[in-house]
Amino acid sequence: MAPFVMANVYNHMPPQAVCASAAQDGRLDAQVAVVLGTQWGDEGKGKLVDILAQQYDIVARAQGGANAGHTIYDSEGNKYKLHLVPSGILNQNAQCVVGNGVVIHLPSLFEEIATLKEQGVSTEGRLVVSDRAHLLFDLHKEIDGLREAELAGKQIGTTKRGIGPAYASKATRNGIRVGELRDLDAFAAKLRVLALDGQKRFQGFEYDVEADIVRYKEIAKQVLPFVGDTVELVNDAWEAGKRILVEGANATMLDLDFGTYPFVTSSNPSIGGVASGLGLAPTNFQAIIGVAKAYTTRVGAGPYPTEIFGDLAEDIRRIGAEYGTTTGRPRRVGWLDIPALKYATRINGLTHINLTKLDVLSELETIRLGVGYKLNGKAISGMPSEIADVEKVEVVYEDIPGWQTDISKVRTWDDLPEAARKYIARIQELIGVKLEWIGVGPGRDAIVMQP
Ligand code: 2SA
Ligand code: GDP
Ligand code: MG
Repeated sequence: MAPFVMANVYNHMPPQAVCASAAQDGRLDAQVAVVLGTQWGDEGKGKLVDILAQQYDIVARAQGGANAGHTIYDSEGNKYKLHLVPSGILNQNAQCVVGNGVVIHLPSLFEEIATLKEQGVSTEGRLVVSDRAHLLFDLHKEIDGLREAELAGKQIGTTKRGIGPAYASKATRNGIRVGELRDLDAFAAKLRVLALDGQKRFQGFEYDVEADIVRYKEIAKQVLPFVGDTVELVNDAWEAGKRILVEGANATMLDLDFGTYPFVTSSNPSIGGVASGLGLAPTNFQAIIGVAKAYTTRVGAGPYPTEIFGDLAEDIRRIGAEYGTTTGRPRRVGWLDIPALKYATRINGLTHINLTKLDVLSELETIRLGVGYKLNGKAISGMPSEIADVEKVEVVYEDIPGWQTDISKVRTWDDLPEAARKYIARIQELIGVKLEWIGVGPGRDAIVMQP
């Protein structure tokens, strides 16, 4: 038997056959591309999806729910906030799919559709919701709040959008799927059972099930015209040669399996969640693009090794406008965490990286890069599985000189200050994946491609 050799996966660039490189005009040579968050969310996935959506026929969501929040600016600078509707909606030619792995609060979806309409964006005939996706009811939001209250002092800091309880119903197998709205009597009976379950378990559970049953009669009429078998849809589209872009929500460090459990969300925002949440085979994924902020942010509780406190944190939060898109909560901020990014690179098999918000660091004299972890005085590789250990790790930093000049108007690689290019090069050297796109501002055009 051949000896087992531990390959250092970080010291090679991904094979070109797999890594469909982006051309300098930004065109991605991949029929299926997946965009994933590599940190704790809010890396700027929505902006990249909006940009790439111009080249794709279908833009699909595969996991999460209305906990996700993507802020996007169009070419005229108009601002849009998306939660359940895929960020491809601003491209008039793209069909948007909400896949089976998403948990859907239909009243929120309709509110979002109405807001988009007010902003001149029509979803008519362009949005398809999976009949296999699970419904998220007000009762799940209620339970989310009650569970957080029970954890007094040790709260997860959820978005209170009912995400955990909705996935819990799915796993318990008493959840209700969108397609079940086709038979309203059976639907009503199941919702009563679900409500009773909540009532038995939680003191102070307030949910008017009969009122919701009446409400969902109307909702069913509204939604069923755009409900369908999205597994068929995406696979037929793939076979017909159509281009499919998958929009990840949340991020690897919030992944139910790989994140800092229990301070995580309740889905798999990493690559596995794309396959199970859409029904498109992973052998078809040709580009897996990780989005990473040039620093890090985290909303909610949980260990955060490179966290920055005090005035510097305030400054970065202010300059980067680091407040939750869904809840408005101030985001915690930290330095770029290379061990976490390596971990996300490995788990997801990233082929490209989009480094975002580099402009936010422009005023700093020195930028710190967390390049390694030590646990109990010893260097470790990988990410500890226990949060007690993640809390304890000592971060090894490298200090990199800042560029101290505004880069928000820079559009070409050569115009980036040398110090900024050095920062990018160092990250790339440590991660082993090309930082293809560099974000230098929130606008659609505020992006630099690395040659
Ligand atoms: P949940 O609601 O059960 O998914 O919360 C569990 C943890 O996951 C975090 N989480 C997020 N972190 C960053 N961004 C998210 N989306 C919004 C945004 C957040 C907001 O785009 O800004 O507006 O506050 C998101 N969604 C979930 C959450 O903070 C918990 O740590
Ligand atoms: P997502 O959840 O990953 O889609 O990210 P969010 O939309 O929640 O948060 C990212 C925020 O950063 C949004 O307000 C974007 O408009 C903004 N943004 C994205 N890329 C850049 C960038 O390169 N520079 C700056 N300054 N802002 C950016
Ligand atoms: Mg967000």
